[in-house]
Amino acid sequence: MEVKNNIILAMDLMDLKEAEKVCEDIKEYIDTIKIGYPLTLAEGLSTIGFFKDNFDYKVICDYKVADIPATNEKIANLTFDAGADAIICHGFVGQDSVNACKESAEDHGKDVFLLTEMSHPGAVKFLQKDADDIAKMGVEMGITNYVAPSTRLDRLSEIRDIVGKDAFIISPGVGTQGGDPKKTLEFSDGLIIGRSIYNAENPKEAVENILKDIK
Ligand code: OMP
Repeated sequence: MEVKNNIILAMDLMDLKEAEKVCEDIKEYIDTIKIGYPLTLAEGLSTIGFFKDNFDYKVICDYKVADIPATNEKIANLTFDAGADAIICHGFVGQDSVNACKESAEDHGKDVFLLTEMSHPGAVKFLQKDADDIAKMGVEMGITNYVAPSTRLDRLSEIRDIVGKDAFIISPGVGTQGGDPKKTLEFSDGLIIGRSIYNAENPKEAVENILKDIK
């Protein structure tokens, strides 16, 4: 997946009109959006089509799919049938569950992102211990897209080493969670950025400042 300017907008506003306003403001810089439960639960699965039709965005659905294989398959099929270009799934549930998302993505000609370690402080207690093995499982399964944190560059670097230079890594945690955009791009291919753009008084200026920093 190619991402313009290495920035993916994490759109977690819960009002589609407000989301549209932010997207209008920054559309010259962004071609990929990530939506998750906040916007989908507030406004429906049709938001995927809304962003595709109105902005021609690539849409990554961050549903952090983490269930048994049969349920993962249903979630992924619904997501891709609604027009998503990619889905994010959790790795800790194991190979069979991840494979259900991978197969659904392949059937639809779309992508799956495997979430390894998460960016928030609480991830250290449980998920971090298994993150390297989750990444290794992804490599064994032939998965080429990963989510790994910008908030812990040592861990991001380790995960890059495991998945290899040709894998595509996108990283949340830049800005509000404390991650540095330029340093993150030493190991990652794309920055997932939400609040520091959509909550900014001037979202366009916020994106331009990030671009100045990473160029
Ligand atoms: P901001 O912190 O507002 O920039 O948003 C970060 C976005 O990335 C949110 O949509 C989170 O749900 C998501 N995210 C994380 O923050 N940490 C992770 O480890 C994984 C994700 C994700 O899968 O996108």
